[in-house]
Amino acid sequence: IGGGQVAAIDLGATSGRVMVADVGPGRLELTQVARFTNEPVALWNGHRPALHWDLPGLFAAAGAGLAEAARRCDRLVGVGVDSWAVDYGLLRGGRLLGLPHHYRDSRAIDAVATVHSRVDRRELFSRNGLQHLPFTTLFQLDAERTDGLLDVADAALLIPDLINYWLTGVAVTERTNASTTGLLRTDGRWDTELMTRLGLPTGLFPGVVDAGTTLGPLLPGVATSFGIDAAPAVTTVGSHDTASAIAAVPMDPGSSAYVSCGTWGLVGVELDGPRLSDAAAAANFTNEAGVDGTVRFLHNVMGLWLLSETIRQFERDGYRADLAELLAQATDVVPTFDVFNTDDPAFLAPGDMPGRIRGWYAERGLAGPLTRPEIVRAIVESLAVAFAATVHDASRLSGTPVRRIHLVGGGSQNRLLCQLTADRSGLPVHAGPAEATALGNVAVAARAHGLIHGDLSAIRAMVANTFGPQIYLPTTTRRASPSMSAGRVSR
Ligand code: LRH
Repeated sequence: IGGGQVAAIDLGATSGRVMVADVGPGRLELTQVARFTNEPVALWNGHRPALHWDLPGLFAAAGAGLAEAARRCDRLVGVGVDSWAVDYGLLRGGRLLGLPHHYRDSRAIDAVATVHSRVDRRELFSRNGLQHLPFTTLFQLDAERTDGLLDVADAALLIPDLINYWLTGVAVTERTNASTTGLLRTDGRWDTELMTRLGLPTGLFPGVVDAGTTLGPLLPGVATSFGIDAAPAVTTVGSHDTASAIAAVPMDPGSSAYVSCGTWGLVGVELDGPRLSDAAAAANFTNEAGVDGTVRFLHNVMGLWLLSETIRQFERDGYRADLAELLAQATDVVPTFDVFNTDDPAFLAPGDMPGRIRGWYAERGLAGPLTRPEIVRAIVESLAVAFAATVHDASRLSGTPVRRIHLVGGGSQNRLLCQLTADRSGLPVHAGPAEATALGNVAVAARAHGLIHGDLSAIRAMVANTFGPQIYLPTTTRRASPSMSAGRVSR
């Protein structure tokens, strides 16, 4: 009674899934109904193979998943979409102008210098509050400008907004993801002055709406093409996956830090307002918009990308890599090598990751990991050191007395990573839920449909009641030393 179901379309950089939540007073049960791989495609562009997302493929797989969700539910009232941030599709007259680029594509490399020659890094930070990442939307758009694409495009839609548009015909920009474009001021409005100074059209992105805005039902033709009879309404959620994940971290924001660990490790604290100090700029911290007007004050740590890209290379080398086995072997390694700087931009692009890691040590005349288990250990240990140092930075820069780290996302299932993060930070690590992003997505949609009520603390209490954490206590005092955090070069 009073219950119903909502679906989440959650697109990650390596896989997408459709989840269903059965929600009623005090009840939230999450079931996965579809999972599909997200395989970027390299397409020759006249100069080089450029890396794109297969958005039509993802849309079709998400639609099939939604149809499966509709079949399994007796009262599917809503659906929300989230994905990785910053990327977008360009459109003209509603039609997509080519496949969206992958943020790991190299096309925006020159754009960074061009943009900074017009508006320097410090001024950008004071306007948009963002850390410097070389693939932030505004750099990508500068590359489109140079290539002449902006002479043709009349709109840009971020990935979840593009899916919402294809589902409903309604074009909006959801706020949490809008905040990752670099073009939104910290007061939440589009920075048209910045767009003009950068030579970008001012009306490219549609108006900003908050998470929890119902856009309308699936277009009848779309519902029919997927085989859905009773079309659910599409509602904006924290469409930036990290915003959805943070909304579902079962934490007390006044005394906790979080690590949302998937492809990236997003490490920080939740605040009421942005921190725009010189110290925050120097530490390359970001102020991204969270659900319900919160601020995600965090830094991007390279994350499990280092591990997944390493395993891809092991497989290319003909070795049948089993992650669980490799992690077990890595746990037994007694490291004879120091950690490496996971923030090094050299690790951003796809390709031979073990080679680049060995190269990082070799360039510095350091003894590095040699065997496969040693490389895995070096990655996990280096990530743990980066997580710990970033938690301490977040605490110092924001004045939050951090007493506990909540580690959510796929990385929460990596026991070695959780334990080393506890060891290196000297703080207890509460691991889970692994599906924080989907939970944050469905919670905001369920609230918009009146299935649950309350603020973020009510949502978090519900998550805490449903998903008990795995707790890792620090076993050693190997805290991240100041020299290690100072050594992170990209700051
Ligand atoms: C994580 C994430 C992160 C962004 C990056 C592009 O999936 O959304 O928050 O910085 O991808």
